Amino acid sequence: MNKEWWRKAIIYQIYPRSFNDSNGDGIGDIPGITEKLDYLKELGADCIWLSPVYASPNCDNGYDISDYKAIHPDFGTMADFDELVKKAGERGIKIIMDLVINHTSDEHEWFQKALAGDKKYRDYYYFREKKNNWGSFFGGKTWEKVPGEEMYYLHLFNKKQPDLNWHNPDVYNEVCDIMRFWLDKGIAGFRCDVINVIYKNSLDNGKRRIALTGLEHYLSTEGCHEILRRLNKDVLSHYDCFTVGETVFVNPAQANLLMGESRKELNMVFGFEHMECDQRGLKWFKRPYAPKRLIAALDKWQRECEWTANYLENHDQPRSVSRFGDIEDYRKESAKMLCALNLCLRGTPFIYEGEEIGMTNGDFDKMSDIQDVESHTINGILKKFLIPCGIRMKMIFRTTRDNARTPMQWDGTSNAGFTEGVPWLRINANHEWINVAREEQDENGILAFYKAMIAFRKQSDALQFGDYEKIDSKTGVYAFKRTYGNKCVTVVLNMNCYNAGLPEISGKIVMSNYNRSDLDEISTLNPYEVLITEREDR
Ligand code: TEU
Ligand code: CA
Repeated sequence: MNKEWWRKAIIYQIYPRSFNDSNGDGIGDIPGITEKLDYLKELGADCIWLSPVYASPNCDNGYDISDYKAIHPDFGTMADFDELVKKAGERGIKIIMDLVINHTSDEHEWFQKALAGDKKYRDYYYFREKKNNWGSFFGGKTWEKVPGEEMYYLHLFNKKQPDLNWHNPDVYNEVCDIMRFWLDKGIAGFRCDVINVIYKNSLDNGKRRIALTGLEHYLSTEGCHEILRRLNKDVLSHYDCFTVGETVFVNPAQANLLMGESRKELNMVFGFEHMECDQRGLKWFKRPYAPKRLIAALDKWQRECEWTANYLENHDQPRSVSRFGDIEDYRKESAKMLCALNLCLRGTPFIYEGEEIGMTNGDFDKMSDIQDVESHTINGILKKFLIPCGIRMKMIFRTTRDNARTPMQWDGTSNAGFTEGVPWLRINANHEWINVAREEQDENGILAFYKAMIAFRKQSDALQFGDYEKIDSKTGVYAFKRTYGNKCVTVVLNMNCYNAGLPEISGKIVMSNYNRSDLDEISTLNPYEVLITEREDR
């Protein structure tokens, strides 16, 4: 395995709408990110993943692009973007962009020409007289009628996100041109949105499923692999860049086919198995969280995948400390434990904005607080099933993607230092005590732990490139070794909210979230305790 820069990089995901507002309109923007580059440098970020900043009617907050080569005025200008890349580069921080090519916005020029009947552009999409029975990722149907015609078009997500027809070579060439446009601007790669659903083998009806009927006709198809290999050969291989694919419903073997070194497709993928450890079928139907299920999913990918893109949070998932930690009695300890987990596993770590200060889920209390198109769609469907309002709100508030999208909490002032205007989404009231300013004063805080953990990882070949081996331990205690040559780092994480036995380990303690220094003095692990030891074998 080579030691490419993206294997050892710490990647920080920014959801531009929620990060920092520089002009008081209540919406985060690119100059607001540039203002915070020193903060990211001090944290130890090597690369920023920028969620979409392109022109968009924002039906899905930018994941519905109407012009791939233009910056949305909400976020600033192209000059602001070039300034961000330049200023970040001066601090040794790279930028990767979000590549959303399964679908465009219905307001994209291509789709507008298609709607107007232009044959060339109709073939950029799937226009058909006959619908099939496929189900949408957001719930509901996948075919929208064309006004004034017995014609429909396919959309796996919202009707304002028509799917591109990747059988069409013109579509391929358009996307190559877009990728070169941004790579020539000096970006360092792409996060590829739902990349393993872009190539539909056919539009035949699918076998009935509780959700996503039709999946078998477009999931990780050979056509998709072929396109990824060509994009790599024709575009990506000509730049010092990397790609991480968001790949839904894949297991480690399928992941290796999408990003294995010999495959020359993607460099790594985001899997979802660990994100499904607290749900029954669909994410809206929860099952009680048990650490052993999260550990089992992570351990499997560590053992079976060539390389992983490690994450516990992103702009689609509820906050990890609310989900896998304890925000009442052990928010600090559990946030630090989750930090160690994410930064000690083998693979490239991704940190989501606010995770480094232990931000929690939102404190929404009415549906009008929610902005996310997916949550409103699901609310409509649950209403049709006559689910009582109280239960519906409970289901949505704990799982909504808006939990990850509440504005970044920079300080304890009225709008959390995020904006001088009216925030586009409700700021969590707990920003008064959960915020960057307070964390920067707390040498024993979560932010300080992140900085120490990142600094330790950057000087440890074992954590950056070492092999992974799980160690037997009590239920809910995740223990593993990372070995590189004669260097061995042992990681013990009590993911339980109660004390647990310490597994057989040795070495000098290098990281602890309970200020431990001598292994011999420890017999029991405290709730959410982290113990990391280092040893050099002769
Ligand atoms: O998400 C794809 C995707 O699979 C999500 O819809 C996911 O299933 C769900 O939200 C997680 O519970 C990507 C982007 O990350 C998401 O923000 C977009 O809405 C979606 O694609 C469409 O572009
Ligand atoms: Ca703004």
